[in-house]
Amino acid sequence: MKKFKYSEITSEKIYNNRRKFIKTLSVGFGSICFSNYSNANIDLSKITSFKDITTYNNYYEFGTGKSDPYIKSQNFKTKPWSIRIEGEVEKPLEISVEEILSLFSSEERILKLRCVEGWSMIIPWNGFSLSQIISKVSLTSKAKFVEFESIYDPNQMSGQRYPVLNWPYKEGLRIDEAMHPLTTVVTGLYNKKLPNQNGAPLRIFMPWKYGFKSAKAIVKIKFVEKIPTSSWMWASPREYGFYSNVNPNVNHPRWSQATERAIGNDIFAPRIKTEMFNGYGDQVAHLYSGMDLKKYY
Ligand SMILES: Nc1nc2c(c(=O)[nH]1)N[C@H]1C(S)=C(S)[C@@H](COP(=O)(O)O)O[C@H]1N2
Ligand SMILES: [Mo]
Repeated sequence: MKKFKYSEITSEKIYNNRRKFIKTLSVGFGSICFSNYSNANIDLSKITSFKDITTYNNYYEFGTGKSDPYIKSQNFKTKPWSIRIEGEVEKPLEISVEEILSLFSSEERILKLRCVEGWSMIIPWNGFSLSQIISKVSLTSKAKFVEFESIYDPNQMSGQRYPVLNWPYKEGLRIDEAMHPLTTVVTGLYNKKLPNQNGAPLRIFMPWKYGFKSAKAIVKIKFVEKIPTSSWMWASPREYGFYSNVNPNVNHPRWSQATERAIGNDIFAPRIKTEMFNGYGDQVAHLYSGMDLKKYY
């Protein structure tokens, strides 16, 4: 199967689709700029369907079933919405989603998601690098990590009425990981507004880490000095570490991570090999040079 570097193609399918989609963009979505973005080698014929991306989800705030987020999130209120940027910054600030969308232009980023459970999707996201936001706030010298916090609203999110996780959902990155251009603030997918079940109005996405690192519906970005404890580390530290880089050589204590199932392929299709850093090693391996990735899982 021929693989394309995304930067090599703007042609055919994608380009035509862009033209089609650009007409369907909703007002207020903000400016979209279709610049090329250098992704890992992705076979564009394998892009997961809109239907699969939006009906097979993990979003425990709406329940633990794969179709719960699609079924139960449709009335979730994403307006008005603002995000607080606080902690080790010179001036904490609260910024609305509208303002974020007008300040930063989204581009199409076709990136692969690998869930720790052993399935994957190739998703045509729209978004921009988190580094663009970070470079607008002055960090103090103590800012070594960043913590993301998702919304806490048990009235709207029935899953939060149960102690499946310690709500609100929290995740974190080291500052250099957060500054990496592949760390994306997601504003949409398939050139449409981000569906609620995928984390509207804004979520984070890092393609080289297991999917659970990419927190949905964030309300807070906090810069901190000490390594934060994510919700999953809290729930099961032996199974979920802080780094959670996709790594076929480090198994989950209860299952192998060597292979994965591409969602959408027929269920009899053979599982595919999981790649180190989910295939993004060329771009991110340097962040971990000298680190024992079995120890820092
Ligand atoms: N707030 C929040 N973010 C979350 C989750 C969640 O339960 N709550 N699930 C994570 C997991 S396990 C995965 S695999 C991805 C799934 O993203 P998707 O549904 O957009 O494919 O979201 C991640 N972000
Ligand atoms: Mo996941």
